[in-house]
Amino acid sequence: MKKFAIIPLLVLMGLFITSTPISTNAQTTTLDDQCDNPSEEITITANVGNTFDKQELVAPRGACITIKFTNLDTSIAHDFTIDEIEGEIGRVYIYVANSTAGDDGTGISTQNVQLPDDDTEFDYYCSVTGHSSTMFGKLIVGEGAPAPSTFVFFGFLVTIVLVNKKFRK
Ligand SMILES: [Cu+2]
Repeated sequence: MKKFAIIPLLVLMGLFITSTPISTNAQTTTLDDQCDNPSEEITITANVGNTFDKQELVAPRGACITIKFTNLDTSIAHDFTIDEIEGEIGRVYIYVANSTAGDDGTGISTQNVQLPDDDTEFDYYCSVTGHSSTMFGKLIVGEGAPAPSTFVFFGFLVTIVLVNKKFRK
């Protein structure tokens, strides 16, 4: 009797496992434009084989730009995603398309983006599960984020030495 009860349970478990989506996306549609009258257009293309055509994009500070995303891979969905702006980690800032329509016109998606007034950098990636290991890059705004200063590190070391000395007295 117990043996027979196990079989439907296994079938149910199997159904649950196979119905669990393999890839999930935070977004499914391109986000709204953040500004009008863009001063320039940045193009980025997803190629077959889970790669972007560029790993670095450069844009001026404070500009309204258009991100134009094309997916040339007609068998796999891809997108262009940036998750953070000025410390607000976890918020989707830019999300363009998730389309497999190619470059026939309908496979091209755009979003107007308002860039910050400061020199900074953003990491972009494809948010389709498993793609970010090969589909990623940097959007550099202005001069980009300043490199971590060795003076800051040196200052930190000196502080530790001084504090240490004080407590030893
Ligand atoms: Cu992708």
